[in-house]
Amino acid sequence: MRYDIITIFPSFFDSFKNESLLKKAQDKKLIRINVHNLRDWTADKHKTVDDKPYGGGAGMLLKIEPLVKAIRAFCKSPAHKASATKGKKSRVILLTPSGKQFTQKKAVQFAKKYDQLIFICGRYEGFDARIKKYIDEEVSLGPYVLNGGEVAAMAIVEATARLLRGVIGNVKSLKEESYATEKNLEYPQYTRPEIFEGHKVSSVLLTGDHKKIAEWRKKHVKKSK
Ligand code: 6GU
Repeated sequence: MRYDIITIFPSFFDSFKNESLLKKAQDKKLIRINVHNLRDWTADKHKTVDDKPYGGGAGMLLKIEPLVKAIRAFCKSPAHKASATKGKKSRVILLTPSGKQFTQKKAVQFAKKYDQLIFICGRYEGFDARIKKYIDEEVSLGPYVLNGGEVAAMAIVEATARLLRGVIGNVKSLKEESYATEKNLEYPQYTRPEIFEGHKVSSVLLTGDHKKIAEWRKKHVKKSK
């Protein structure tokens, strides 16, 4: 999977890209995360990315030209071109609080269907609405307002990358986990010490009796909402 992120705050992504699992996945060439500064696609000396809304009103909007130039610069099969490449393809995603809420189901869909995800990180004041003609879908992280789409982009990269083959070392844990999430089958787990500030781990879990442990876990499943 190749990720392309268009943002006016590229340095937000520095540690996100360069730590832990995502770093390893890039080293293994399972994923690529390219972060692009929207200002690189401006034409004026001040590298202007925003402007006042026609008709007046508070706040500034992201201008259309740099956004479209950026999309066209690295989208392998742009939505606004007649012919997309065969097989897996690119998806251009606008991150905005008014988009459709991102879910685990959506993460699975993105991971399976596409080999390039392009994220446009909106700013909270907004963007020129004509951008909608150049994207495939609008996605929101949840029912609250953030200053921009950057945190949403990170969440979607992380949620999708870990579903790709080879990214998570322990495939079994991924299978168990997604099954558990889908079927609402998450049970509480504990590690050492056996007693912490008077709170004890259930003795069943210490028996080594796998049948009993499975029964205990089934009984203690916490239904997610
Ligand atoms: Cl994608 N952007 C902003 N600005 N706020 C959000 C969001 C996105 N998702 C939830 N809130």
